[in-house]
Amino acid sequence: MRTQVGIVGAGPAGLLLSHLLALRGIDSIVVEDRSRAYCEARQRAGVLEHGSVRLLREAGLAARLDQEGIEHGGIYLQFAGERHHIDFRDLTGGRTVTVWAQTEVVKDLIAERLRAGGAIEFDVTDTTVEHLETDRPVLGYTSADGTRHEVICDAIAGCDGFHGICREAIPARLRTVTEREYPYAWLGILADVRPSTDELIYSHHERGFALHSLRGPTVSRLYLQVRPDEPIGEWPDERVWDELARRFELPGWELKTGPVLEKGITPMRSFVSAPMRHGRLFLAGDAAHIVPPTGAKGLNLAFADVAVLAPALDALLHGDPGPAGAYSATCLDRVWRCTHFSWWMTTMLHRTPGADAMEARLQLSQLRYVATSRAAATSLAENYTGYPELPAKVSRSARTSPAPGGNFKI
Ligand code: RFL
Ligand code: PHB
Repeated sequence: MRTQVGIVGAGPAGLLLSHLLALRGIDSIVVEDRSRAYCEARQRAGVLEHGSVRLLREAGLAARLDQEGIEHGGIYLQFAGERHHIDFRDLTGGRTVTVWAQTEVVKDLIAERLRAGGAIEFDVTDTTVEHLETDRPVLGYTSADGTRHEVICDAIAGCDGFHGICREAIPARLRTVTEREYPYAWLGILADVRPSTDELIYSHHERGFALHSLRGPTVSRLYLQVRPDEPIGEWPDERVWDELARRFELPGWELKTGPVLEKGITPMRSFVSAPMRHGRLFLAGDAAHIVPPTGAKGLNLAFADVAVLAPALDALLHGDPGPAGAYSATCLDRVWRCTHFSWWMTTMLHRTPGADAMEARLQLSQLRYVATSRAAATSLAENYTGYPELPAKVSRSARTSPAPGGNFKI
């Protein structure tokens, strides 16, 4: 078998890459070791940066997002019994974020790829990537019916998340991993109840951090800081609601409760593996980097990587290796900005087990600075809504004719 780009992983990075390549007239195959239903139901991110929304619009993928996504012009920071609004629109000259669940992003991407005749193989096993240092790398996999396939490619994109196989295919001596684990985790619930707030609430509390997010007019998404080794069985629904109510407590405000639809615990880490390219293998998204979710950056970084990768592969396949050569350094600049912002939000808002009194006093001082100084608030707003601006520009390429279903080259 032969294709131009072999893509490992049908998460947001792999699916969006295959769509952006198709807009440029480039063939790809996506192989995924989970089922379509599993990929579409996996509860994860919820916040899209300004530039991610623009990218999806320009790529013709925003019909449902524009109908059902919820635009937010700010967030609340809560600490010391006070709730402060950080007004992104005012601070950044009109930039916003949009609450639109990753599940919906993935559903739309899969539907669009299949509608356009794109190849996605779900439920594969034994994925391999080989001959990466040649210009004919090979993607191997066994399809659900047990048949073994070897696909000869021009390039391979490792979009297979943190636990995938592609990062490990880069020789260890060529990789630098920079990593930090945090001594806490998030217990997240999805609840069938109208959100109790108009904007997300990030709450600093002596009992630990809490976040109130949402998924729609009648569905809330809430998170509690817990210990990383906390058995989920110790958190029956009533205990979760009680703890959330304490951490968001504010006179005159009430947390609405409802049936819990889903519950899970996520560890938190910062992780960057560099470089993001080895020969004809290009890593994108969680395969190369992980941030703690407090800055809402993981999905946006995955999009930013493939927004750089699609034109770089287009150039490479047409004889210009320049942008592909710059791919890793270009992406890592943004990755490190987001790694810093996510670490900053995380350490400002969470309680470190065993921390001394100094930690809480410093956090409270920093929070008050952000809440009262326009300069400090602007820095948070600029990073949260997305910095730097995504490079993605709608531009026509003279090389290829317009792809079916769209006039644009991204
Ligand atoms: P994914 O989504 O992990 O997709 C990788 C895919 O690769 C498949 N795979 C393989 N396929 C074939 N062969 C193999 N050997 C394979 N090994 C793995 C996997 O099954 C999977 O389908 O990575 P991708 O595409 O890079 O996307 C990254 C995002 O999913 C992630 O960064 C975000 O969800 C992080 N995140 C958030 N990001 C945001 O931008 N905003 C948020 O508000 C936000 N909140 C969150 C989050 C992540 C969370 N968790 C659960 C980690 C909240 C939480 C709680
Ligand atoms: C979410 O809605 O899942 C969400 C929102 C903001 C974050 C992390 C997760 O910082």
